[in-house]
Amino acid sequence: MSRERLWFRSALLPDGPAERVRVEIAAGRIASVEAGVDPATGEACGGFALPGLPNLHSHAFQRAMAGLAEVRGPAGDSFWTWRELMYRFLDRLDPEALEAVAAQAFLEMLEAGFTRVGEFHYVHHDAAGAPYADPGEMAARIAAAAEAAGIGLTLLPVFYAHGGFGGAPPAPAQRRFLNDLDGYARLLEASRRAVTDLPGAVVGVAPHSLRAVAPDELGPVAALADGGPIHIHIAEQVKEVEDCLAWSGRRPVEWLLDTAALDRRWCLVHATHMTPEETTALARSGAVAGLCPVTEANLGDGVFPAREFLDAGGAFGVGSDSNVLIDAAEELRVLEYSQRLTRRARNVLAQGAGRSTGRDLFETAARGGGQALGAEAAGLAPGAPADLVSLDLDAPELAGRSAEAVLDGWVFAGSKRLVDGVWRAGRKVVSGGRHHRRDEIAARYVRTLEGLLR
Ligand code: NGQ
Ligand code: ZN
Repeated sequence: MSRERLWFRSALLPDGPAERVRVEIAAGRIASVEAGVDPATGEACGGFALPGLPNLHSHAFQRAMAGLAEVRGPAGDSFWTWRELMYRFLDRLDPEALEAVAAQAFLEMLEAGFTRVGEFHYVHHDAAGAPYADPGEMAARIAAAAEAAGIGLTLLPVFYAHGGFGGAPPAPAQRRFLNDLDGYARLLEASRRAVTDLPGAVVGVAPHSLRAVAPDELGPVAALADGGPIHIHIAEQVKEVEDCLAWSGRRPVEWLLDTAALDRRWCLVHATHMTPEETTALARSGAVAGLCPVTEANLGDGVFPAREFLDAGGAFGVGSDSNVLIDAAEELRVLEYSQRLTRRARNVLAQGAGRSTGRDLFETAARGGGQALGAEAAGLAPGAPADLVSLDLDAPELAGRSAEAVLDGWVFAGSKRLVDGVWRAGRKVVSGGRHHRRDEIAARYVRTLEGLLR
């Protein structure tokens, strides 16, 4: 078996940062890790190596409207007015366009330090709302995009049936998302077929939200997960909490905790608006909170009670959601900064005195994200998939830093500009910060956008 050897000036190992590290890769996995060794002559050398971060929540198609919803409307811009624009944007998105946009988004994720994406995929039907001949048509486009970019895929086909709490009828603009339970079972089967040739792919289920799924549908959808992850949007907006209270007398997270047997397979996306009791109960359930700090800031959602959630033992990961900006470091930075701004304090999410905030954020999000995406145990350790990122230690932002200070430099003073190399399942897909297929994928994306935005 051929082995590839990589040597890094420093690296984040499971026990912490280490100097002069050799990583051996064989058959897409890490075969061995040695610290405190010198490079052999001719050995490939890199800066600071760390595991790739999972991106636990993406709607890839929304990358195409990034920055296009930032002009003030006639009255009261909000999450809901943004959603109208997003729905209108969907009118022109055909399978070809979805594939082109998703490939670009996935490429940018890799260039930004993410090596696996949870694609929360809900545009299933054609622009008129009619099913495609193959119910897995759009899922196959997502799979093709993941394959072209070389990112790990956890595909989360979405069940969407209603337009509000308690089974309210859907709006015409939601026509492309809709299925009944039988249609959803067929979609799921087709989605599983669509990823069979994609190495390391995982398929989960995604009841969209308590707005789009009626109580008697939630159990059957979750039961189709077959051991895979279960993702749901929840409690992102105050109006959603109010509507849920009016409908059921309970808050969304409270309702879900009472109704579904939440456990480690679940990921509650956003969970922004929770009481202290909900926060503690969610943390104890073992479910992951799927935080999307950049999108939550962009959409004006609110601030997740992260310190309280961590104190109760909660697990979180991060996602790029609307993909208005794709940058792993930025997600972690905005998460910490939202806490600093509201609490008027510093280093809020570090786990104790003397701890690096950047490292604690990164390691917590890596663990939670991997759990939420049903991924194999990650980290720079033998047996783990070789999903690696290297940062450029010659960048001014990291100049003179010890290995201990690199993650804080990346998260607080850097950005995706510091990402130098990226390996996914042992295959190098980014060198010198550039994805190997950037020219081709970006050219197709630009052509597609010219059509979409005409
Ligand atoms: C989505 N996005 O599914 O793309 C949602 C908007 C909704 C976010 N929640 C639609 N950020 O929640 O109804
Ligand atoms: Zn979402």
